[in-house]
Amino acid sequence: MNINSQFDSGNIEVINATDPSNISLAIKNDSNSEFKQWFHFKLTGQAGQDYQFEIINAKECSYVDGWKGYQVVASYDGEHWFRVPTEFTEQQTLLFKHQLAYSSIQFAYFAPYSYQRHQALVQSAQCTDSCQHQVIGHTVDGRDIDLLIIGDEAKAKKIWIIARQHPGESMAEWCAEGLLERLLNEDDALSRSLLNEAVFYIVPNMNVDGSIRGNLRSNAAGANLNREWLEPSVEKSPEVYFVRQKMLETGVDAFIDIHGDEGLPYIFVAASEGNPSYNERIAALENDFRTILKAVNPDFQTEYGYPLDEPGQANLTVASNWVGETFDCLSLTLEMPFKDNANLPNDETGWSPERSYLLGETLLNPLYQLIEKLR
Ligand code: GEM
Ligand code: ZN
Repeated sequence: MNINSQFDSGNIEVINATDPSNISLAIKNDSNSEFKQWFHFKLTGQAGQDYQFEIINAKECSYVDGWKGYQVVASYDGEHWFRVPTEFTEQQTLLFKHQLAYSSIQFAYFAPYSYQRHQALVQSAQCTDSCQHQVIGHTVDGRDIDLLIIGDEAKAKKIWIIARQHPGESMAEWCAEGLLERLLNEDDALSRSLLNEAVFYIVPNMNVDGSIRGNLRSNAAGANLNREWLEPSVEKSPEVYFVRQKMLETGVDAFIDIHGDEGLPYIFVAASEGNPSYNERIAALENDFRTILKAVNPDFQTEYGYPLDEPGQANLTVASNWVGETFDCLSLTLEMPFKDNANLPNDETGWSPERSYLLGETLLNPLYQLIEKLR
């Protein structure tokens, strides 16, 4: 039996793997950080053999409630990911079992989105007439910060979309892929009409170092990028520093920051109600966005979400708050579940790359319907 995680987004520590029915594992901390919850590893064993895994430090992870009702994802081919029976035990360990159908299988917290797929997405996007690829800076580990500009920069409305500030929230890049590919689809009337009025600035992965390192929330320097937007630094949070600098150059008329949430089994947005400059115009745009998205995508709901910020109490180190306050624009954090949409569960896959992708496509609907009202 062999367990390995020395690959893109790998994270596991093998405590004891002598007995297939009692394999003890532990999740490693993010780089230079106390955060941990993301895991991804590969088992190579015997087809037909039953295996039982126990993540013994689940109770020390960043979002322990995230394990309640959570099911581990698995894949034999790296393409199709399914859920396996998982128990969060009384001892607060994570226990999951599986009988191997083939010799090797991958297990992860959510379906990984590889750096190779990220690079392929960027390269294929920039091969279209409407898309320009810019490298606007470099990460802590020296990787490119990839910006895709879709449309004519002379267009009136500037729409910014960023994803995966938190690298373990890989559903965010699946979602960004769906939005981007629909936007680039020259047969899609809504996309073509939208690009008559707006230019899109898309960063499909804000944290490529953390993605490759198998981090949940941190970049290579241990920074939580979604707490760096008030005073980012080139040394500690270059990913935010350079994207924010580009935003200040282009201006922003609408912003969506795409994330995943460990605890809530729902798809929702967090808005800017706590911003000092929050006003009725922004409040109306937020409500219209929610209403339109709910109508085009029943996976989205407005009953469950984060507690509202008190007036004037927003944390301006958070991307959507800082952008909303700085540009007086519609500015949202979109959240998808690591678990499933409790309103519309899929027992085989839970929340999945495919559902994230489709949600991304439908984000264009409210942006299209609101384009005249954004400013
Ligand atoms: C959350 S977003 C923080 C709360 N935002 C608002 N507007 N209430 C974070 O960074 O903690 C996003 C996430 O981690 O998924
Ligand atoms: Zn997040």
